[in-house]
Amino acid sequence: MALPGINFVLIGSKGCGKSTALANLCQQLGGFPEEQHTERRSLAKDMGRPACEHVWMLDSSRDERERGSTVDPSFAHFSSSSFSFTGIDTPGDAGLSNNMLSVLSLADVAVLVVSAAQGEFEAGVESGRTREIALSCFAMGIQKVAVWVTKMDDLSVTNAMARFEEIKKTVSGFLKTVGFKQTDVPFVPMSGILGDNLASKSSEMTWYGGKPAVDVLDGLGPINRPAEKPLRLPVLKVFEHEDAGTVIVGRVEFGTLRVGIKVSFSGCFYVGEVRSIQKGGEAVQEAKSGDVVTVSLGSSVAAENLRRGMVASNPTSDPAADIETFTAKVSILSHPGAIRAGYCPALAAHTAQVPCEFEELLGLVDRKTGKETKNPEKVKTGDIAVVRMRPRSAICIEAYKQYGSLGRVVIRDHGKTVAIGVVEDENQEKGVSGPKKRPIPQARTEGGNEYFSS
Ligand SMILES: Nc1nc2c(ncn2[C@@H]2O[C@H](COP(=O)(O)OP(=O)(O)OP(=O)(O)O)[C@@H](O)[C@H]2O)c(=O)[nH]1
Ligand SMILES: [Mg+2]
Repeated sequence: MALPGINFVLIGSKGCGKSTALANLCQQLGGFPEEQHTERRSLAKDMGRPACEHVWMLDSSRDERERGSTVDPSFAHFSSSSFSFTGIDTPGDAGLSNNMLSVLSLADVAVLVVSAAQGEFEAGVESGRTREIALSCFAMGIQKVAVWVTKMDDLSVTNAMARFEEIKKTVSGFLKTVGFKQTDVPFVPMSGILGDNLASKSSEMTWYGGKPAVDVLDGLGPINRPAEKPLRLPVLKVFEHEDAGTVIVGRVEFGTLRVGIKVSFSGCFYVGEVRSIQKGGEAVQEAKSGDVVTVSLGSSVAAENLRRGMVASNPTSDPAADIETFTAKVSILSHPGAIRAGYCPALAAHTAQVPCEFEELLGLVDRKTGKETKNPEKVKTGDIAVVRMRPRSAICIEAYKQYGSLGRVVIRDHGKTVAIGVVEDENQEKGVSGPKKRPIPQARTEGGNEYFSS
């Protein structure tokens, strides 16, 4: 019987060791095809970079190899005895305004990676970026987190318990301020490069009484999947594949996707037919809530008619549609001045991002009593407001009560998170608005262990 799945996203500042740790863990658990690893190992050796044999399993494009840094998110699939994991590696320097929030929407849980190396940990925390990403994880609905303290083998650390404890103290405090209510966030001291404390306990850190990384991941499950609902699959990526035709990548948020069924897309008239589904690199007949999938639609719909942010659904059972306006309850986290009606920042929900106007301030909620004052003139940092929002471009969002993850929004302005919120109700367009010309995401042409491997 198939193991239940857990999708985890690795977050952390640039160069902290995310890709190395994930690739080595996946390798130790037999998640990579042996011939692919052999090929990357000899490539790393030929290029005089033998230490890169693991990381290049994930940083697989030439650009990534040359930069020594992740550019495109990639997936690593492996299993423990209890769960089947999809690890999502992210670029440490990606602006959140790029597709980072979309990628976070694929994850059930987050793994915050910090480097124990002297100076690297301090720089990551001081830049505020790590906090910003952790906050976005929380805003996108991620409730459970684990921390990997890597590079314990570094000469400035030499596997010292004191350094680990110091980092643990700082990071625990910081996660609480972000909003994570989880008690006992697990911390694992490790070396991604040497493989210590990944798939099994290392003898290098005998002072560590906890579990290795894989057992800690097991401890974050099982994930409560929503009961059977109509299909919702927000599109993360679209591309044209030589053999498979139009291919979409995304996560089934609700419902069931099956080979042979028809799917419609919010905001356009096109209906596609599911020709094949890949999950964790393997062909499957069906995918359910929580599964990250690569779906071939053959020639049933052209790739140029689809785009990231559209939501695939069943054309006859509660099809997903774009909305005109919606009411959201938003918590204003950080804004330099006052927010008034007419304010138009960027809004991110699932895999979509659009400009969105605060059309009308409907209420100001008292944090202590929960009482609402009607029609405030302005709202500011620290306030909870009820707002009627009007997206300026097509977007499909759902009420939070009905479709949880599709009803969470993150509001950003000038590269900063201004507010997070939940959708209370949405006002749908009367019918769909017909095919629209929109920019098409570029297909990845090199590397790409993740998006399509047939
Ligand atoms: N000593 C030591 N070095 C490590 C370890 N893990 C990674 N490194 C080194 O740290 C550098 C960055 O590692 P990556 O795994 O690419 O880091 P990343 O977090 O994926 O970086 P970005 O993709 O740029 O965000 C590389 O030079 C690695 O060889 C470790 O456990 N110990
Ligand atoms: Mg990386």
